[in-house]
Amino acid sequence: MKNKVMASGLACAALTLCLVANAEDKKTAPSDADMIKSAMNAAPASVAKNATIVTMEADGKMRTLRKGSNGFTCMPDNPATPGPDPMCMDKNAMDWVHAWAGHTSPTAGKVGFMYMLEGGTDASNTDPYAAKPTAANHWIKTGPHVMIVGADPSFYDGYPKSPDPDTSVPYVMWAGTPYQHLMAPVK
Ligand SMILES: [Cu+2]
Repeated sequence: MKNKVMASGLACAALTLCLVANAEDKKTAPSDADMIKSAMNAAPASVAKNATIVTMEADGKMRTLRKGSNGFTCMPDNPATPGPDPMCMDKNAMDWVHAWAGHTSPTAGKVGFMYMLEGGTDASNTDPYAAKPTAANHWIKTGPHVMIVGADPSFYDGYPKSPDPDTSVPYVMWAGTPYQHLMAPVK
């Protein structure tokens, strides 16, 4: 997987938003049905079945693959990261993701919730925009987990904020940035 990641040259960050895609990735792009299946794996079946499914296009725009009705939005695995990392989020978390992708400030007090039941891999626990690891900063692997985003800083102060966290217990990712959030394992 590492070769593929290096070769792709994608600018993808932790939350599966790929803003650039190259020809090679387009060739191997999964079908809409594959992406819907992948996205639904992020949440319990009872939540996923009524969720809206979207994918991020090469130009950074969202494309809706399926309209839902329960207020949750799911996104498929980001092929640029090692391992599956689909996610399902509520409306507030979706707004938070848009703020992160657009480098704007998340709305204060708008707390959001996300499922990542297939786990995830993030390039850095300190840099919200790291596209790949560096010598001093390896991939952060986390098993099945849920995330709390957009909470007051005092909430995050109650959890570990190590740059190299123990991902088997709840920890803060991107501590001290506007995009700090709680990663809480569920298995
Ligand atoms: Cu996560």
